[in-house]
Amino acid sequence: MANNSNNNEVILLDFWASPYGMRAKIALAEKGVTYQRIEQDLQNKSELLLSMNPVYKCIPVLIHNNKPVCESLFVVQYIDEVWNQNNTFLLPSESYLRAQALFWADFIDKKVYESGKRIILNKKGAAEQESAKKEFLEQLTLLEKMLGDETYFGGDVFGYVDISLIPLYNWFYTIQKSAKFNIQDSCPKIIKWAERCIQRESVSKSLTDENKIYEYLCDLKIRLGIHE
Ligand code: GS8
Repeated sequence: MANNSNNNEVILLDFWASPYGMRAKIALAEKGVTYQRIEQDLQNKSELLLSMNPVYKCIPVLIHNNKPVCESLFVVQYIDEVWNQNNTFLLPSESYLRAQALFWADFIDKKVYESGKRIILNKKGAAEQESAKKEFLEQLTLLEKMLGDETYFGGDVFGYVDISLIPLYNWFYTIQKSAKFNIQDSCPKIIKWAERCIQRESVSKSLTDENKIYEYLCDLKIRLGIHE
């Protein structure tokens, strides 16, 4: 199972509730990489984190033989390229399909995650939250159309786009509770897709308790002074 054939110290700087960290954990699990996870206190950043990601100072950071790789989507891509011994890849090798997968992962990152954040960290009142909710559902609907009747975003194969989106599913409970709506009513196929993904061990062991995420958000809002 452990296959650090590319030699071999692998460390992940992580934070338990981070959907970005979850992307890295899923990719590492998919590839069967043995690694050390070091939990970070984001209120009091470690020297290690600051030295490994001096630009953004955020997790996740994958440290492979003392060399850092930052930004979750680049981390997943790096893992895919380095641990490739079975010739199974998360990203398609065909150029067009690869460009499409990168495009949709970028859309998920820049648009869907951001709408989710606007819903839960809403500072500007009900109208702002309503508009974030509308955008979020429109974006998920677009993804639902793209998914069609496939098992995963990569067709039969679980891959890069799935890994980009599935950690947000762990936050759906919190997102829905924050804005009092139900994602399944508008996007049942996304929920079905997510339920298929969490059947995979790589996903189920990388996600966390959704109730704890909600509690974390409540504490965070108090800290940020944006609680009701
Ligand atoms: C986002 C990582 C991020 O926001 C990526 O890796 O894809 N674009 C990056 N990390 C957060 C924790 S999750 O909310 C973080 O480390 N924040 C610390 C800070 O901003 O001070």
